[in-house]
Amino acid sequence: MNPPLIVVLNGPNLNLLGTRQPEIYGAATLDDVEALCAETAEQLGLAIDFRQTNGEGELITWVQECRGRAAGIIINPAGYSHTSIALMDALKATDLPIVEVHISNIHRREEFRHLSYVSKAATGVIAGLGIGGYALALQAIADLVAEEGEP
Ligand code: CA2
Repeated sequence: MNPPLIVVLNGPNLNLLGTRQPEIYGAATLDDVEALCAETAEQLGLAIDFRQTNGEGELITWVQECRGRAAGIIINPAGYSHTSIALMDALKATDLPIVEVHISNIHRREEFRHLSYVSKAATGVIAGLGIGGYALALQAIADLVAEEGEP
């Protein structure tokens, strides 16, 4: 049987990871995050499709395409977390387990980062644990997918 597919989506400006603001986001690049996800997924018996886009519409299209294709979604919506009701609606429409990841602790930062519309669609949220949050999200989603498969 094919391993369950987890789609790992990254929003705007995350392609700049490792180039600026290391005091907030650390020194790792998005390629490092992808390598961590690939290694963790293999250990957990999951397949991943890892993507980044700067476009809100593209992110929403990718979420819609998860329906009937993916077993779960991990998403770092970046700045769209705090603005996009359309992204929240698309995530809710998937009926899939969703783990939202933030590298930084958005609740310790500016007030405008405290609200995430995506959190209202997410099964769970991980924030403030650096890029290790992606590995934790994969572990969590492996459990959620296994639970869904139970009779
Ligand atoms: O902590 C996170 O993962 C965030 O989702 C990152 C977003 C931010 O808007 C959210 O409030 C929290 C920013 C992603 C852009 O990251 C950069 C990294 C290095 C240089 C420039 C941007």
